[in-house]
Amino acid sequence: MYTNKVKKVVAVHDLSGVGRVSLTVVIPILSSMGFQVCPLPTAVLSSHTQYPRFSFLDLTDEMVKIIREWEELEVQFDTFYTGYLGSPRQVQIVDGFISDFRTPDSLVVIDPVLGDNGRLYSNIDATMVYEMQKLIHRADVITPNLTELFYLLDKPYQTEISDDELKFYLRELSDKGPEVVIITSVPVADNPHMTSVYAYNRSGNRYWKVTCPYLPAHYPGTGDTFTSVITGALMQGDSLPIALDRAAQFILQGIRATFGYEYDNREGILLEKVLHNLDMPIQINSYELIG
Ligand code: PXL
Repeated sequence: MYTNKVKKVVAVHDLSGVGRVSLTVVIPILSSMGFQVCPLPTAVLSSHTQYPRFSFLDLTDEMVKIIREWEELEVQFDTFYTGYLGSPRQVQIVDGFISDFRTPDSLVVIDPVLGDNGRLYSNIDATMVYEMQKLIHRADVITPNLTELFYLLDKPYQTEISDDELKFYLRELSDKGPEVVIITSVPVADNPHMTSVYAYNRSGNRYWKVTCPYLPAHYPGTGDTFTSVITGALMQGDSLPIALDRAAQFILQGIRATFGYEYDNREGILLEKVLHNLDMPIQINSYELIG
C-alpha cells in the first residue's frame, strides 16, 4: 500500500500577512514536528481580522481548482486540518474535499474558527456558524473555544459553568460525530489567573482537564497554535492527555516568552522564540482524569 515517507497534513486556513495566526503559525509548528504541510489557502489578508482594517482576498474559486489538480495528481494526505474559512460556500467545498480524499486511516481535525470572548470575528456571520455546525460531523477531532462551543450548540454564551455541564456539552458535540472534543479557554471559577482545557474521548468514554496559569494578556492565534500542536502530537502517536499537556505547555512557554516585552499583543505570541521547544519531552504533567 502507498504510504507517505513523511506524513502529509493538508492545512485549510487563511494566509494573514501580519499578526501570527493560521498558516503563519500552522506551517512552522507542524514542520518543526516533522510533518509536511500542504496549504490549501482559504483567503489572503493583509492582517488578521482583529485589526481595525484589513484587505481580504477570498480564494473560494481557486480552492476548487487546487482540489481538482490534486485529484489529477492522486495526492494522498494523512491528515486534514481545517481552521479559518473565508466563506460559507468554502465550508461546503471543504466538506466535499474531505469526504472525497479521506481514507479509513485519515485523521480529520476541524478547528471551528468562529469567534472569541463571547463574540463572532468581524467577517463571520450566522450562515457561517450554520455551515460549521454541519462540517463538524466530518471530524475526528474538534477544538472549539468556549465561545465557539456555544455557537455550535446554539446556546447563549456563559462563563460560569460546572464540570458536569461541560461534560454534558462535550458529549453533545461528540454525539454529532467527532470522537474527540476539546474545549479551550474555559475560565476557572474564582481564579482569574488560571484557564482550563476540557476534553472528551468517546473511545474509552474518558473526560480530561488541563488547567494552566493564565497570564493576563490576550494574544490572537493561540487557538491555532494550540490545535497545531494537538494535531502534530496525535500524528506522532501521542495519547490524548499527552497531546493536551504538550499543547498547554507550548502555549504557556510562548506566552511567557512574550509577556515581559512592551509589545502590541495583536501580533500574537513570539512563536519564533519557542519553536525549538517542540522537540523537548513533556516537562509538566498537569492533566487530570475527571470522573
Ligand atoms: O486565529 C484565528 C484567526 C484566523 N484567521 C483570521 C483571523 C483569526 C482571528 O482573528 O482573523 C483571518
